[in-house]
Amino acid sequence: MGSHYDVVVVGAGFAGLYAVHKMRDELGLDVQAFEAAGGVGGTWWWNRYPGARCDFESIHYSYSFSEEIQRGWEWSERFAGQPEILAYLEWVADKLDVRRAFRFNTRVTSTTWDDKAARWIICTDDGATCTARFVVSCVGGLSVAKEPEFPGSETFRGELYRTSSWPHEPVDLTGKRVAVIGTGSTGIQVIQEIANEAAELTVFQRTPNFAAPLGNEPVDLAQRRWNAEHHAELRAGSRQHMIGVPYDPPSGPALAATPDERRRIFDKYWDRGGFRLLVSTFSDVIFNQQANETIAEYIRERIRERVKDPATAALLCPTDHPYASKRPPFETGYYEAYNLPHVHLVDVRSAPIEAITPTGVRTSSKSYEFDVIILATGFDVFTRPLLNLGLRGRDGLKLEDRWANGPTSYLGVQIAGFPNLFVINGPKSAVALYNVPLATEDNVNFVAAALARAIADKTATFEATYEAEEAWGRLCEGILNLTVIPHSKGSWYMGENIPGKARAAYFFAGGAPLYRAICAEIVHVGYGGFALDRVSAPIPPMVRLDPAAALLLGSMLARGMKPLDELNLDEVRAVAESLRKLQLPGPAMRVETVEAPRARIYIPDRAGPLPVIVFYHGGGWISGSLDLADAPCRRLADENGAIVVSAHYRLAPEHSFPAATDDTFAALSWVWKHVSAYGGDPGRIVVMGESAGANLAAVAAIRARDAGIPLAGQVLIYPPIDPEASTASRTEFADGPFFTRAIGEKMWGAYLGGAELTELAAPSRASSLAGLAPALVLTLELDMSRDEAEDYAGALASAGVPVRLHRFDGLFHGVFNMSAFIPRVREMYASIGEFVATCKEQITEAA
Ligand code: N01
Repeated sequence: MGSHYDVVVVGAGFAGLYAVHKMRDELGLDVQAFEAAGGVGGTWWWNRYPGARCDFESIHYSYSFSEEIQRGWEWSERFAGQPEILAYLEWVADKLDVRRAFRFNTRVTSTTWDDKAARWIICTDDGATCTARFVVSCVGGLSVAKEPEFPGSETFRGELYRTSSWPHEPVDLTGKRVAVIGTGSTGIQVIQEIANEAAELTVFQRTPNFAAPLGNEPVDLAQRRWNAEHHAELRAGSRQHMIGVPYDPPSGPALAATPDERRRIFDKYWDRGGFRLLVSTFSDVIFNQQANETIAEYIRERIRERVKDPATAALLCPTDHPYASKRPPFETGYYEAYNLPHVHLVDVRSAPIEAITPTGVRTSSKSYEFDVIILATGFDVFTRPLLNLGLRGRDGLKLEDRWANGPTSYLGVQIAGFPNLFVINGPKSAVALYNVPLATEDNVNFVAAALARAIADKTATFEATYEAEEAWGRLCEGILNLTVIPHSKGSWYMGENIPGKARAAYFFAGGAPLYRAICAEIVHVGYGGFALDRVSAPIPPMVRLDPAAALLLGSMLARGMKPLDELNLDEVRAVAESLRKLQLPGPAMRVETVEAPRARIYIPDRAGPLPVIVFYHGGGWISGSLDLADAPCRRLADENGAIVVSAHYRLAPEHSFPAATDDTFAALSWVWKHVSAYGGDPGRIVVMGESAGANLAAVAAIRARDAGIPLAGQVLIYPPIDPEASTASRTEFADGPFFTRAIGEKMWGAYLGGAELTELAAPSRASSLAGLAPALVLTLELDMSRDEAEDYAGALASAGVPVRLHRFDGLFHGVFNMSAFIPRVREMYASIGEFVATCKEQITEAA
């Protein structure tokens, strides 16, 4: 059976080199690596076509794990070309002395799991076989060229090149009639590079692309020095950025800006080059089609300015897909190439290519003659490189069969049914929108830690569970569906560039900070979603997030949000007020203010007497304000046709218990007596609160019963009920998402101020809950106060109180104030609306 290794690594690109170093030199494992190419470099070994270069600046598009490597290499250009990147990877390979771990010119042909021995059997095209406890695939996502749909390549009598396997010897195009098929990132780089060299250049374009300037230039000495001095902060900034580069955050929504402001911002980042146009301009262009159209039209305008012939310019302007719904390409002089008299653009959307002929290219309308044809037709992305490893997992499961309906994976790192196989930057990883070397380092580090754990624990098998894979797939798809990406046609992003390939979410679009946070959480909870020796750990909360909630959390992380429990009182108050920016604006209406008790009264323009909602804002008794409650109260008033009284109460720690409960009950008593003067019906009062405000509402309901104030209902929106409750959700969501047990405890502590715990703070401690107003209790799946709130709902029901309990999956504590970003908050309002409409009848029935 050949030799046995701890780890077999496949591929010698960015991922493979680092993986070998990590597994061999840091973990001390016995590693054998294979590479089909004749040397190291991966993508940069194969893609030697003219003009090939990276489009993240080289100081970012390079390894960060070693200070010595970072300082030891100086880039000559902002965006290095392929020869320099290849030279860098060769230099790194020598520095790490990893070449000796590789067998080059050797392709893995089959990879079969042996369940009995708990190891992989790996066969290579040189006829050899070996076994390994773990396989780490570093084969890359864009490493297998797409087979063109048209026949005849082998009949062509001239020179035919594929960009992805370009010859090592120079190709001389001078004086030749050259065709380029394809106008993706590759085609654009080739076209602009060879336009001045070829005698005639004909570009066959099926779909025009939104190319923006790259902004390349030589790096001078001063810049090099600056880069060297600022490595650490640049890398720290990158790791916190959505796409892994320290670019400016966006200015806010494009739709909120004036046309002049938009133009100014677009110009600024157009000039600065690269991905900044996408990520540093406006926050909504990737999410909102209308916002996207503003940037799309901007790029079209710039194309029309640069291309002299209006008909050619029109052909070059994309109109059938949103900007960035396909991977954005970048250019240097691409559009000007079309102003050269010997460069021709052929639209093969209207007249498709039918064949390559012995003399050139035949479309449905015409034949063309060439000396050279260059195919830049793309890749069979993510899945094909793995399928080509001939993978068979448990019980002979073929990867082809497993992926018949599209790829599945957990984090892009493991595939259920394929134990001990780890994938770097696999399908559904974050790599497609994340600076590749950093994405790679993250994945390799994650895998190395998993291997170290498996080895330390003597774990024979380490694998993703099917359930975790499903949850991850749902999250990937849900996030992608919130973007404009599914509106592209024919993009490799969705697997649509290959005829017959499953349309699916091929990558995680939640951004690097969220991906990193999820990976960290998975490790923290003991590899949640993975099974070690078939014993699975529960899927962690962040993987179960509602996609919109996940995206919001990701953008908070990208903005450097600290855990709430690490904030001081002023900072907590500032965060609470900042939530207003996450709320949908409330409708305009008449608002009255009263001073004793302090309250705002929202009065919709309806004929009364109207039902009444007395609302208490959240904020953990230590933060929050009438301003925070303003938009929700307007919406509640409008949607329910109700008078809403938003009641102020004194905050802890300045005013600890019982100040808040006394204030809120005083407000309720006042409303009962005076609300008819505002058009409200005192017989239809619903007391309502969010978070700590819901705790106050629950207590107010008890005090109202005891004081003889009739209530029509109580709405408790994820209420904290008892600081001493010992529930599963308190443990499971102790670290969030967003709201943590530590901040909850701090808030309770500040509120109680050392006071004894009674029913006036913990309503579940009331001697009787009988006779309370009908209740609607809204809880959130991923909230530490979920179980105590649900237990309270149960206790109310047991006491004969009509109760509705509505749990919202995938949401975390605080979302009621995040309505602008989490569409499902709408469902909370709908639930409240139904309850408010019926609670009068319920109370009548109960009576
Ligand atoms: O491939 P693509 P790529 N008839 O799939 C056309 C990375 N990359 O190699 O759009 C006619 O984007 C196809 O047309 P259409 C980067 O992630 C990075 O250019 O399907 N045309 C399209 O124009 C990038 O996204 C850099 O209508 C046909 C082109 O071929 C990824 O690699 C540089 C056709 C394929 O475009 C892939 O880019 C280069 C047919 N039958 C690549 N079939 C950097 O700068 C296909 N096409 C870092």
